[in-house]
Amino acid sequence: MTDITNQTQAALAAIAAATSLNALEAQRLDTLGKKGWVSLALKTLGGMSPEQRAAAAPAIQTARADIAAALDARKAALETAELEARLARETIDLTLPAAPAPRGSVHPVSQVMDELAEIFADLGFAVATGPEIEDDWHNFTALNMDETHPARAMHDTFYFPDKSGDGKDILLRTHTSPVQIRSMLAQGAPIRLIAPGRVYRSDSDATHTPMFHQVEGLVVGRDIHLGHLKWTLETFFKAFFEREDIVLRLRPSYFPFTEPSVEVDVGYSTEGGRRVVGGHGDAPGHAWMELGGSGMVNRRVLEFAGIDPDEYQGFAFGLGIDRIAMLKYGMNDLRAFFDGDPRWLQHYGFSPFDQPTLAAGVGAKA
Ligand code: FA5
Repeated sequence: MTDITNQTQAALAAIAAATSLNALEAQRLDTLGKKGWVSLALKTLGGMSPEQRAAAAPAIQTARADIAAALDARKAALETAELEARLARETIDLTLPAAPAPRGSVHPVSQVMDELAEIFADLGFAVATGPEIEDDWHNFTALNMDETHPARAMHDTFYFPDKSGDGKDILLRTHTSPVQIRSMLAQGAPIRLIAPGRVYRSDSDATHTPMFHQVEGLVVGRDIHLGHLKWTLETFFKAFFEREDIVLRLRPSYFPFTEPSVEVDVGYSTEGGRRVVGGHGDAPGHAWMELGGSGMVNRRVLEFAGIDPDEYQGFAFGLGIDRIAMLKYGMNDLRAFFDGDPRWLQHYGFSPFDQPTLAAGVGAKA
């Protein structure tokens, strides 16, 4: 009797002192578990005479009931305490930015487009846009490439199966040059604009992708000549690459929509497997890389666009944005630009807080 009372007191004290659900479970096993002393004591009742059983049973039953009640009460108290602690620990402040810190980054193409717009805005250029789904008149005909012109075949064009309502072929624009036509028709001369955007050609290797980006430049005025073109491109590239030793080579070329036409190459060297822009392409350890085409706007194009070629002249250029992004930021495979691999974006992407400004330098600091 006294034994059971003492044991019960000790068990109740241990239960009250249990500070975790695990410690409490250990107490339950010790007492009410299959091999716990209360269960074993209950078992002994079976072997007793009715009188002995009547004398011993109440104390054991009481011990079992008291211990069971104490276990339940302590369990409830511990669970409540744990819930409260968790609630206190897990408070969230909805005014804070989502955690972990925002991971999004600006794609190098978007970054370079912002940089282009910033530099050309400083030179007084507006930014124009045009549709990516074009008709063959704006993409070819008005750019002096008539139906039989070999240049139409030179561009590997994605055509749509249906024609437009007025019988024109519909295609994905192969260059940004149709924006020249649309802008001249809409606003006439004089004009000074850039038109960055996506273009499409059936083309794919490490330096060609079926979708890529160009920036078109167009300046039309009364006394515009090739010298203005060279100065503009040189000034742009010096600001863009943030160095003074940029050397451009204008190589005679042919585009139906410019006359004369010149291809623009920039001198670079290779340091540690990375192309670094700067220096004369013919200097030892240097080479030239083609960045785009340009020239004086062909008279025929001005006529198509409703501008009198005897009164106005203009220059135009078209640069591969992806190419200049690769040169500036050191990527060597163009296809990775469009894979959407988050590891590539984390490596080459830019902070959205890093806005290109001429004052702070247009180059991103990422
Ligand atoms: C043109 O697209 C002309 N419209 C450029 C132009 C504009 C000339 C105005 C004169 C006046 P071209 O096909 O060479 O030209 O392309 C221009 C630049 O786009 C190339 O120098 C290259 O940098 C880039 N480019 C061309 N094809 C691809 C491609 N598949 N992937 C990535 N970049 C390309």
